[in-house]
Amino acid sequence: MHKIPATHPRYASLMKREKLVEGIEAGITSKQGLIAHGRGEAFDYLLGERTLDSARRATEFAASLLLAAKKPVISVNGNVAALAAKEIVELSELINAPLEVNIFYRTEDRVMKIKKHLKKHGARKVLGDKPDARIPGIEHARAMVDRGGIYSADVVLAPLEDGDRCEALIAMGKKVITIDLNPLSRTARHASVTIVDDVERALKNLISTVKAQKQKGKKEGDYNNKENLREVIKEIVNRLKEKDLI
Ligand code: PTJ
Repeated sequence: MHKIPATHPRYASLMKREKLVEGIEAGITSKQGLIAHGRGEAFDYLLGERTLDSARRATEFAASLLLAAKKPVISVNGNVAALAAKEIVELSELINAPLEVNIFYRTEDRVMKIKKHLKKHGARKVLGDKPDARIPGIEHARAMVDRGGIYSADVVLAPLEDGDRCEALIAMGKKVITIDLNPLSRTARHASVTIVDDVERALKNLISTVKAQKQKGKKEGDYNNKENLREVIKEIVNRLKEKDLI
């Protein structure tokens, strides 16, 4: 890993790049994952690289959905495994949801490497290496799922999801929670709940929110994803105005 001084003003962002490069070297992350991350970085810059109030509202609702779910499942790809393995495993334990490796640029070697990586971080149940069902209406590899996992889940947490699959999961009657820095992406617009934030920050917040809701009881209430995405854009614009940039 390249040594980044902790005093560097862009330390957190540069460390994420290092984690992804390590993910590639370990055969966990796809090369295309670097391009996807670059797009995410650009949006994170607009957010001010911090969690917006609208993301906190989405997180509250996502936590209540996960706690109320009969069969929650967490979908993991090569970017999530490289950036937030510890957090995704902790969340899976907390809500008793299996992890399922589900990747767009699928190779069996990469599936096994991601599975091993998650196990090394303490995961007990990792599905995805023996898919035995298909999501209807999808041609690519992300259609291949586990019948006892994503296929029969009622709530799927799928960070950095693919727009097509998000729509297809919703069409199957599932609730889809996604984490995506791009509030304009097809996934962001089709999901039941979109947390517009960096995956590591979002998962840390989701973990603490689930813990708090477990203690204090769930905070149900109204939530409208399209409305919340509007709030994201407003928060971005307001911040740029405050900085006298527009
Ligand atoms: O491991 P694989 O084969 O499943 O591939 C994973 C990627 C992410 C390469 C694949 O799913 C893909 O091509 O994704 P997309 O369609 O480019 O979508 C990725 C979305 O995630 C984009 O909208 C990015 O803005 C967003 N994103 C990128 N990095 C982050 C992020 N969102 C949250 N946190 C990030 N760190």
